[in-house]
Formats: sequence, C-alpha cells, structure tokens
Amino acid sequence: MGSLEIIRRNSASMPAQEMREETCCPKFATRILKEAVKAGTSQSHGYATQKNLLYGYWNKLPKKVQSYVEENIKICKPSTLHICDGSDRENELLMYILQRDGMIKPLPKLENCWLAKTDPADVARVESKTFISTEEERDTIPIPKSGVKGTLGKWMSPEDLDTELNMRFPGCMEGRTMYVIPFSMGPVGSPLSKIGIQLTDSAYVVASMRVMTRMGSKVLSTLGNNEFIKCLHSVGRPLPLQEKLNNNWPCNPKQTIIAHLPAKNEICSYGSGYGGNSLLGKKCFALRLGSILGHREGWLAEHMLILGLENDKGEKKYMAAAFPSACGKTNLAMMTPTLPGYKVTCVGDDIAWMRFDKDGRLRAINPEAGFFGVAPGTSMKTNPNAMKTITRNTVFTNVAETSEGSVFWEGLEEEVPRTAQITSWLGVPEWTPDSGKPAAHPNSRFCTPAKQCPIMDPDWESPEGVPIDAIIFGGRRPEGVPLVYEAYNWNHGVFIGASMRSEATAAAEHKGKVVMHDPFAMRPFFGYNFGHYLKHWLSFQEQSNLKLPKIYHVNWFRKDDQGKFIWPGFGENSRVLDWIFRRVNGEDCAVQSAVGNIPTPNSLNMEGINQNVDMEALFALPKDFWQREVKEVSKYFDEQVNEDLPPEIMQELRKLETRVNTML
Ligand code: OXD
Ligand code: MN
Repeated sequence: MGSLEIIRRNSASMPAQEMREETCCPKFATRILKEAVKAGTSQSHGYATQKNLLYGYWNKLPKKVQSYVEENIKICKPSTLHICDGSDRENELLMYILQRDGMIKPLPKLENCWLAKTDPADVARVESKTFISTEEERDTIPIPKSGVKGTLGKWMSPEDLDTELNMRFPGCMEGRTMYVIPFSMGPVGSPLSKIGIQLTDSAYVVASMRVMTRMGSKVLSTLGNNEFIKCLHSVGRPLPLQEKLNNNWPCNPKQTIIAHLPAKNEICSYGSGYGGNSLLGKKCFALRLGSILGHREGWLAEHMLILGLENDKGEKKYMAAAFPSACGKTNLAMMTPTLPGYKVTCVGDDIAWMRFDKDGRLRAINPEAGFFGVAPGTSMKTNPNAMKTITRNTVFTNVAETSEGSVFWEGLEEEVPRTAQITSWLGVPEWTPDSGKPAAHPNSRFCTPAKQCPIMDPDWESPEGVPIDAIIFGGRRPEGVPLVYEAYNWNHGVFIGASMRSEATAAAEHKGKVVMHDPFAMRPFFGYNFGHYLKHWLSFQEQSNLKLPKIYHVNWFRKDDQGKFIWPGFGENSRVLDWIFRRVNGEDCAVQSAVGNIPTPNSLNMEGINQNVDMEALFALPKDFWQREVKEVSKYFDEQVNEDLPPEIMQELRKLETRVNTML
C-alpha cells in the first residue's frame, strides 16, 4: 500500500474532532513519517532506482519526469524521495518537518501563520551569482563598450557552467529528502500556462512553492507529452553536516550559483534556500526563461503587476505596470482608490505573461498563485488589502515577532499593541528603534495565497487572460520626472521603457541613494540580450492586426526643495489611473510636452483630495534636468547596449533630445 493511501486511510477512519487534534500533534506526523518510510520500501510504487520513496506515487509520474528525477537522484544522492501531491495533509507534514528541524515556528496570534528566520547570509537574491548559459555570449548579453563593465546580466559558457555544477551537485542531497514538485505557472490547463518540475532538498521551498504556484498531482494530469521546465535546487548542505548551521537554516552562501540553461529548458540553483534564488518558478522561470520562451514563441514575460480599474460608471479596463523591485507594485496592485465610486481589482502583483490573441488584443495572465511581498512598509495605511490577506496561511521570513505571537516590521509602529515586546529578525529580544538597527530585515517577506486577497479580480484565473489596455512604466524619481506622461506611439513607449531609471538604496559601499538604470524593471531578470529584447517589443508595431495598448510613465515619488513628496500617492494614485483610463477611451484631456502627452490643466480629477498639491511643481519639466537625462540615457545605451541598440530606439532618443533642446 502506498504512503498516500496510508495517510488517507488514517484520516478516513478518524472522527473529525479527533482528526483535527491529531493533525496538530507532532506524534501524528511522526507516525505518518514512519509508516510512509515503511510503505516506501514497497516495490508496488515501481520506484526502481532506490527503495526509499517516502511519500507519493512513482508510477503517476510521466516517463519523462521519471527520467529527470532518476538522473538527478544519481547525481545528488538523496536518502529519500517525496513526490508532492499538493494536498493539505502533505502541507501539514511539511510544516511538522520544518518545525521539527527548527526552521519555522507558529505565530499563535495569527491563523496558520509561521515565522522562518534564515541564516543572515542568505537573505536576498544574489545577482552577482546568477548566470545565463548559452553557446554565444551575445545571445545572453549585449557586449558593452570596451573598458565598461556590463550590467545587463551575466553569461557563462556551457563548459564553464558544467565545471561549476560538477563541483557542487554530486552528493549534495546526501542524508536529505529530494522533493519532486510538479507545478504550473498560470492556471492549470490555460493555453498561456507552462509547467515545471522542481527537485529540491528544502521543505521550506516546497511549502513556499505550494503558495506561489499551482502545485501537485493536478498539474501532472495536464502535462501529458508536453515539455516542462527542469528546475533543480539544492541548499548545498548534505548530511552529516561538516559545520553547524546558523538559525538551523541550511545554505551554502560561498558556493551559491543560480544558472539558467535556455537550450535545455533547465534551471540549476545551488546554495541558497531563500526567495527568487530557490523558488524557481518566480524570477528564474517566469521571468528569465519566460522572456526567452516569449521571444521564441511571440509573447512577453514581464516584471509587471496587473490590475483592473472600474470607474464610477461601472466601466472596466485592465492595466499592466512595470516598476523596479520595492517601488510599490504590490501596493498599486491592491490599491483602495480615493476617487468615489472607483474600484481596483488585483490580477497579480509581480509578473505578467502577455500574448496577443487572434483578435489582436493583448491578454495577460499572472503566472503566480501567491504574493511574495516585501513586508516592511506594508500597513493598514499603505496597503490594507495586503494586511487582510496575510492574517492566515502565511509564511513570514526574517520579520520581527511580538511577545503576543504576531509579527512586526518597520511601518507597523501604530498597529502593534504598545505593551507588545519585539524580538528582532536577528533574535535580539526587547528590540527598540534606539538600537539603530531595523527590527525586520529590509528584504523580509510574506508568502501568502493570492486567493485570500479581498480584491482579487473575478477573472484573475481566467485561462484566456485579461485584456490589457494600458502599459505603465515607472520608478522612484525624486527630481524632474512628472507625475504621468503618455507615449506618442508604441516605439516611443518602448523607448520610455528602455530609459527607465529609479532611485535605489545603493549597495553598502556607496553612500546615500542613487538613481540606477532599470530598463523595463527587468534589469536583473532579462533572460536574453536586452538589445534583442527591445527588437522583440518593437516587432509588434509592425503587425498591423494588433491593437497595441497605450504606454505611460508615472512617478509617484517627486520631491520638493525641502525633500518632501509632492504627491500623496497610495489611494490617490487612482486619479492618475483614471486619467489613463479616459485617455484609453479617447478623451481629449492631454497636451503635448517634450517628454510625451501630459494632462491638460484641470483634467486630473482632484475632487475630494484632502491635501494641497502643487500641480505646477508636479508637472514641471526643467530643461537642464532633461538635457542631463538625455545625456545619461544616451551614455547608458552607448556603453551598455552598444551595437545591439535597435536604430528605432536611437531615433526616439534623438527626437527627445530635439524636443528638450527646443523647450523654453
Ligand atoms: C521580487 C523582486 O522579489 O522584484 O519581486 O525582487
Ligand atoms: Mn519583483
């Protein structure tokens, strides 16, 4: 009898009340584990390579998947195998294992919520160790001008990558369980969705992938003979351990590598257990390999939120928006509009897969099923819908905890009881701001199911996707960049995306904040040469049957001379979305400027705004600023994109330059 059957039999014979108690009890989980181990030795699973199938059905895996698993068992040498089915019972088991191993603890004040703390050396994506491997370097990155260091991705030759992988993966799962995760990016069975199989030795990764993707047996039933993306992940700490773990969090930061092999539809990630390094469906698959698949197959994989906006007349439009990491994508995607009668609904907060349909409409799906959002800054004031989403079934990582069994981070000061004591993410008890150190790590996260968000769009899982009428680019621009402007046409819009810049907290060796180039908010996520990516975007202009969305640029972050934000942001951003909505409807409410169409005076609906906004300052276009901007963008294209810059983009730059130089 299979382990799964044993688990089912146990649950079936138990009265509901008893079952509820039993499932919370570690003893129950231990018993399942023991029985499962016993059952796993049975040949009835047809698991030929080795005998230690701990959970799941080998025979239910398509042959191609079996071969992929077998191949990697031989290399990684796990002790046991767990084939994920995505059931609640399985999740209980995983949470038990993670508790037993000291990797998570329950947060009793919240419903089925957990706190994980990582090794402080494993807290973020590591761009410096993220590679794309192709025969030709130029397929992956533009060759920068001589003497300049390229910043548009990292390439490694297949031979060098082989050497790197061979130094790491053999035996890397010894003593551990290999989990086999079948997952779908996008609604299961949608023509826009794609399937992946992730092999990992981290139960934390399984629990997170269960939230972030559609995961389990239902995915296998749609796989058939189709291709799947092969995702191999190891934390790189075989057992027995050679050195003690930090925070019981297995990882191997010195050896971390995240590699993409487009020719083989394969991702190999080693050494990190956190975020985009290890949840391989997200940045690695949905953006880097996704953008390559989109290029090959004629669609777009973008770092964009997707929202629906319903106006006070009940008309609705969908928009996709690209902002760099930590610029408020999640806040915008879940916004509560201040404009009376308006409603925002959320389709996704981070990634959009978009394809033109047979009628020439651009349609978008959110390939993810959860939110992996930055916690600090999220509060009832900034994002009440996110706050309501994360009170249940959520895994928090590297946030601080309160003495009453809840969570804390910068931004929640007004929302925790005054009496609550705070333990920082580093475990420092009785934390106070006077310590000079943040309570939560700035990249601490919540991992929470999208379906719990109170404003999910009714069509967020629609297999054909939602129709996109506007594409919005934006960033943090403290100076010079107006609240909103509209591209004159598609090519101008592509140029705007290519010239995106945003203020980012600089790496430790810099002081203060710097405005960095982040074209299309994709700089860390391009799967192929950015010049070729631009050509791909431009190619849609040439297809006369397509109804191309209008393109916009927004900036919520302009500051006055005193360094104060001019625009209130958050729910007030609905006023900008409303203007975009009306423009898409063909309303005559824009006037040309050097940078694009901007709202005519009084055409932004400011009804009921409870703050004085200096509209002149918000839309001012200082000539010297824009002359500098043109120079800077020109230098960037010249140095970084070099020979691969499409001439259409250079033409748009020259047109902007002329318009700026003739400005009064
Ligand atoms: C993210 C990011 O985690 O963009 O979404 O860094
Ligand atoms: Mn992101």
